[in-house]
Amino acid sequence: MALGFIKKVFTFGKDKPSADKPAEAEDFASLVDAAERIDAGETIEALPEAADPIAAEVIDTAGGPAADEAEPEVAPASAEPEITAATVEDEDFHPQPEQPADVTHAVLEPDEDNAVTLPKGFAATASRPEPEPEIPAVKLSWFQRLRQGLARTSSQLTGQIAALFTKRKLDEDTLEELEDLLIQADLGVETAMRVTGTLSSERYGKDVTGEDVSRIMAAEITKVLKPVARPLALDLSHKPHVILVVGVNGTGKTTTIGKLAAKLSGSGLKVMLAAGDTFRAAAIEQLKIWADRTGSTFLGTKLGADAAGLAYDAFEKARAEKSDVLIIDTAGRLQNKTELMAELEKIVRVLGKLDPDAPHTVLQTLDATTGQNAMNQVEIFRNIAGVNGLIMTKLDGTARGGILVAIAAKHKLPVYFIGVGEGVDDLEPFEAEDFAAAIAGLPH
Ligand SMILES: Nc1nc2c(ncn2[C@@H]2O[C@H](COP(=O)(O)OP(=O)(O)OP(=O)(O)O)[C@@H](O)[C@H]2O)c(=O)[nH]1
Ligand SMILES: [Mg+2]
Repeated sequence: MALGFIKKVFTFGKDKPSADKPAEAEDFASLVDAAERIDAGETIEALPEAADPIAAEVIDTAGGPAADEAEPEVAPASAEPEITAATVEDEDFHPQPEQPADVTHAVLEPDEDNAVTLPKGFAATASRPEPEPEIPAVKLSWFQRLRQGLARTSSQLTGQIAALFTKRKLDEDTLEELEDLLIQADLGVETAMRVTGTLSSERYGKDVTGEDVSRIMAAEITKVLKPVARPLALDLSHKPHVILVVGVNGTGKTTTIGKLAAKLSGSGLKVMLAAGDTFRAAAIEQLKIWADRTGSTFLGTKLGADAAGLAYDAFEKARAEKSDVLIIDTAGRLQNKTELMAELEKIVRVLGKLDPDAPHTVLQTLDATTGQNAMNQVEIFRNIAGVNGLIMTKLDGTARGGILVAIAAKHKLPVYFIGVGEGVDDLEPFEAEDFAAAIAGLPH
C-alpha cells in the first residue's frame, strides 16, 4: 500500500526514472526500499529525502539571473492551486492561479497619470504615447457649409478658368471658351454673356489672370441674384398668412416647413402645420414630429384622403384659432405627374374660396444637387400652383448651385432661404454676395 502510494507521488507529471537521470533513480530505489520495509512491518526513523524534480528543472532552464542576485522565487504558472476542503465547500470557488506575492514592477514613466504596471517578464522600451488631445467638435458656419457644398462647382470652374487664362491675352477665342465653361456650370447663357461682356470691356487685349475672372464673375452673379434675394414677406393681417409648399419629392419640403415653423414660432407667432401629403403615411408622421418639435399646432388626415379637403379644413381651423401662419405640406409624387398637378391645382382653388388671395405664398423647394432639371421643375410648378418664391435646399451637400443663377435670371422669382443641412437651424436667408462668392471660390 505504502509502496503503491510512493510510486504514484513520485511519477506524477514526470517521466519514469531512467538511466539518464541517475540521481532520481537512486532516490526512487531508496524510497522503494523504505516502503518495502514498512510493508514488512519494520519501523523506520525517516524516509530518505527525494530530490525536488520541479525545482531542479527551474534551475536548469530558467536562464535568468544568477542565484546570488536573490531573485524572489515565483511559483510556476502551471502550478495547480491547493484545493482544501474549505475551498471545495465554497459554492463560489473557481480555482485561479494565485498572483505571485512579490513581483518586480516595471512602471512606465514619466508622468503619474500615464503610469502602468507591467507584469514580470515585460520591460517598457518607450513610454506610452500621450493620448491625443480631444478636439471639441466645431460646427461649421453656414457659409462654410455653403462653400463646401459649392466646392465642386467652384473648384472645377476656377481650375478651368485658371488653366484658360495662363499666359494668354484676352481675345475672342478665350472669351468664347470662358462662355462655354460658365454655361457648363449651369449658370445660364445670360449670366455667362454678362461675365464675358464685362471682362471684354475691361480687359480686352490685356493680360488676364484667373482671379480677375473670378472677381468679375462674382460681381456679375451678385447683380443677377441681388433682386431675387428677398425676405419672405408675411401679411399678418390675414390671420392666417397661408404658405403652400410644393416641389418634387425629396427636394426638402417637409424639412423646410419644420425649419420655417421653428423660426416663426420662435419669434412668438402662432403657427399651424397641415399635412397635405396624404399619399404617404410616413409624410404625415414626419410633419407631426416637426409640429411637436416647434410648438406648432398640427392638422392631419387619414392616408389617401383628399388633400384639398384637408387644406380647406386647416384654413378654417387656423382662422378659428387665430393662427398667424398656416403652412401646408403637399405630396411630391403621386401615381403620376398628371394626378399630382391636378391635386395641387385643386388645393390652390379650394383655398381661394376662403380667401381670394390665398395661398398668400406658394413656396417651391429645389434640391441643389439636381442641376439643370431644377429649371424644368420651376417652369412646371409655377404654371400649375402659381409658385411665387423659392428655397434652395441641400446646398451643404455636393451642390450644383449654378442653376439658381440661371433660374433667377429667367424667372426672377424671389429666393427667400437656402437649406444648408438637415437640422432645425440649417435654414439661412438667401444672400446674393455670399452665394456669388461661394460659386466663384472667393472669400466671404
Ligand atoms: N443635407 C441636407 N439635407 C436636407 C436639406 N433639406 C432636406 N434635407 C433632407 O432631404 C431629405 C428629403 O427631405 P424631405 O423634407 O422629406 O423632402 P420632401 O420634399 O418633403 O419629400 P417628399 O415628402 O418625398 O415629397 C431628408 O432626408 C432631409 O433630411 C438640406 O438643406 N441639407
Ligand atoms: Mg415631404
